[in-house]
Amino acid sequence: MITSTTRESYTLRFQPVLDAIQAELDRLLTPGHPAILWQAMRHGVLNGGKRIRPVLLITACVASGGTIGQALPTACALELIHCYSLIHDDLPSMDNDDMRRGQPTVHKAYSEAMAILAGDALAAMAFGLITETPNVSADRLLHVVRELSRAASVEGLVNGQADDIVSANLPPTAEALNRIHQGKTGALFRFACRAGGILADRPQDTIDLLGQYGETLGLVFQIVDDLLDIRADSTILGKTGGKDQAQGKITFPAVYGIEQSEAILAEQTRRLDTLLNQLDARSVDTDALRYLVSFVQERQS
Ligand code: GRG
Repeated sequence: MITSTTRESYTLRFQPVLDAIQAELDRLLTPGHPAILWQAMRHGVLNGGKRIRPVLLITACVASGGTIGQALPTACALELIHCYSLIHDDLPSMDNDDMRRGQPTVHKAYSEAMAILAGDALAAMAFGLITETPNVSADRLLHVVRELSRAASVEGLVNGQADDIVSANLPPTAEALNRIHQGKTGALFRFACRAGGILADRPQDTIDLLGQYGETLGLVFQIVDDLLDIRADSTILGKTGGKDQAQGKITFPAVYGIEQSEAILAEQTRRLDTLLNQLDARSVDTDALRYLVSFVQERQS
């Protein structure tokens, strides 16, 4: 059974993990020279955010019998990649947004050049960080690096973003919607869960099931995101609401309408339950993974 939750209870439940992520990100971004570059990087990373991807990665690793220490470097690497993608997504040549996480976007607070460079630096930094993981063999770390490289590039994030741009204002189709969401959201969620299993040294079938759970959770996350863009107040969202429609974006409501989008959301939530039952049967402790389903489904920002 999937239980109900809120942002407050998420923070409370994952407080030690959230604190460990924040402390590690803060340490990694200890200011250097030139100061403006480091300030821009810190602004883009330490300015709030739910940290759902690193929390998911650490949760998947611990649920699979690994430790927070084994998961933390890759979890922070994943958040660095996510933050770089948000900084670049907000640029005038992309989504052209002024607000992110309730604050001015990095190019607004600093400059467009510094926002581009901050994103570049964060993305490159991420891969080195994984190599500093304690108590995980080099071959498993190579596996994680290989999977992150794919998920963040042309088999995932960058692909999804490019597809989103070229598909804007074209007739919204289910195929384009799936491709874009799998790239922009699914790939990093899938990676988070697979990496948790790899770092905990789980067999391939469990890693694959964790990946399916992650990808499906990413889909649920994205349907909720598309619905929130229509419904939620910009102040609650922390970014400009209603932009998808204004920019002719391919979203779940644009393809299916609101009612059908909600039906797909319910169907995918049932699929998550089935996947979690299969993970239970492989001795994965799914309690926190189930909790994250409720959080993603019920979030308001
Ligand atoms: C620039 C390569 C490149 C990619 C950009 C992240 C992204 C791809 C676009 C942002 C727009 C969008 C709707 C992306 C889908 C993923 C998503 C909902 C991102 C926001 O993630 P949250 O809600 O953000 O986890 P926080 O602020 O909580 O970290």
